[in-house]
Amino acid sequence: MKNNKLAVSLILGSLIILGAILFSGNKAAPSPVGEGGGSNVYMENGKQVIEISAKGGYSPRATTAKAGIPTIIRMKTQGTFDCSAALTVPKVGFQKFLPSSGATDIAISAEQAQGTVQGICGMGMYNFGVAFQ
Ligand SMILES: [Cu+2]
Repeated sequence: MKNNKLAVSLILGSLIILGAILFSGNKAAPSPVGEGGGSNVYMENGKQVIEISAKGGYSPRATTAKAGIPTIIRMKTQGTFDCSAALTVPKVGFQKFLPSSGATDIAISAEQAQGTVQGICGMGMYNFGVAFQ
């Protein structure tokens, strides 16, 4: 049953997150990637870089970026053990398990940097979108 599977993964996910919070003690939480305002978009060596963090979903969920230039979607993980690590970006044929901590670059060509590029987790419950304008 799909709902049972979902419930189990939600419970497991919550436990893991709770465990991570308890285990990390009073260490400062990593600062979240800025929501909106394009603060997660910058240029690096002539390429547009879009940073999206994956942990219990994707943040920011919506990003606006410049169309028609070579772009990298840089997925950041930090103690990510939920299914947001199982990422698919259909438009560019990307499908990978992100490392539990690290950065994974997804290359988007200038031609692909048009319209909306969406990423979706393995179970289809989390997603993010980059609108190229
Ligand atoms: Cu999922």
